[in-house]
Amino acid sequence: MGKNYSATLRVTGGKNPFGWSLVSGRLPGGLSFDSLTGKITGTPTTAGDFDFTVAVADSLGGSAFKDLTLVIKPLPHATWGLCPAIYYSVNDLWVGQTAVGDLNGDGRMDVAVAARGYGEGPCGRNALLVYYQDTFGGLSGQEVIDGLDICLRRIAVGDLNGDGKDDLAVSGISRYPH
Ligand SMILES: [Ca+2]
Ligand SMILES: [Ca+2]
Repeated sequence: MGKNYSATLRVTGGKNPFGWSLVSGRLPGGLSFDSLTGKITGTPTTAGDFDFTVAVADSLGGSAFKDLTLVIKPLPHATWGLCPAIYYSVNDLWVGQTAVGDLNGDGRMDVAVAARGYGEGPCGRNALLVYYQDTFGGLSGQEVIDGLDICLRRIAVGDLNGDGKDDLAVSGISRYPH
């Protein structure tokens, strides 16, 4: 299936010119039969066994039949699986939501993490941590976006302004009573 196929039926004996015909059965979808040349050509689109009978007649009125079978094999299935998990430590932070996107525009997906307990103090602070994916598939180059005066709730990544680069959206609740 999916590959170009070409075969020419041949006859021994008889007298030119020959005329070919498909007298019963059917060709695999995507293939066609040329009654002048005896050529079967095309790209099969359906897998299966296809039985058909061709006839050939020569210029003296002689004829012959032949039963043929074309076996079209299905395309190989793509193989997939789950890779082993990769673990990254973010120290002792209480990690909230994560979001994935190419945040520095280098073509590699990065990970943003909403974290609590960052920095000094009994409870630390809310911070956004961004880990950039390196050329080896690892995460490095942590960037800390600190000083957020909100309790982080949700983060999301998307191209918000349509410039082709991912942006980071953050929502949360004010830390201070009004
Ligand atoms: Ca990136
Ligand atoms: Ca953008």
